[in-house]
Amino acid sequence: MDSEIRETESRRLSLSWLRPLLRFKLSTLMWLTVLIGIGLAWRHDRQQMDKRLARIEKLMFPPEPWAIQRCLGKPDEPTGMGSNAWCPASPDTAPEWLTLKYDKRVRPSSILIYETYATGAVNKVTGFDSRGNEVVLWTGKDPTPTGALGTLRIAVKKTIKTDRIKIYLDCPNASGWNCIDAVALLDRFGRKQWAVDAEASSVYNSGYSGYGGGGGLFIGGMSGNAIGGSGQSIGP
Ligand SMILES: [Ca+2]
Repeated sequence: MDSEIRETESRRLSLSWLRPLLRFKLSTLMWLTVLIGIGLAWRHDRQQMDKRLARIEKLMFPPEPWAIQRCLGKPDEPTGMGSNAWCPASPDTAPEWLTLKYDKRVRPSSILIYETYATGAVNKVTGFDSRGNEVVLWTGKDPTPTGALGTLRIAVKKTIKTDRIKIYLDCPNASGWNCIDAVALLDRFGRKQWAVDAEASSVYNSGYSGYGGGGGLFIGGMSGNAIGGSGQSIGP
């Protein structure tokens, strides 16, 4: 009997060192959970605050008509003839391009390009992978009927993950001012994102006319080739 008690006591003593360790681990886990919770709440509040500030800033300091900022967010140019769209520096002088940045990196299923003023100029759309490689997602003739308003839907077949796309416009072969109101990036589940930042080859009435590749006009912090996908017009 005595030997059993001694053995139990000995076992208890041999495991006693684990108790503070377990207490330490549990308390550490609890504090880590609290800290992560505070971090996530702070991040959420910060994002909400940034959105509110952006809305206030937009109301107080609206961008110039046809500025690059006009192609960010959801479409807001219902007539196709107004200035709530990005417009290049000239109607038919040279090819133009527009690069758009999104919050989330996704595998795109399709891209919606809301064209205004003079439709039908898009001839290529590319995406940039995580290493900055430019991959052709679609190339061809823009099927959007000629007019002041139309939406080009690009079905993306190429599998890449991207948060930045580039739209090429063959302006000399699409008469008139080829403007873009907004561009949606849809993921594999059909979830839609709107551009949060953009860069363009030139801007109407701004003095910028950096045609072709190379440096364009920035509004934010933005600084391989396989042809695929299909483009179709889905109407105004
Ligand atoms: Ca717009």
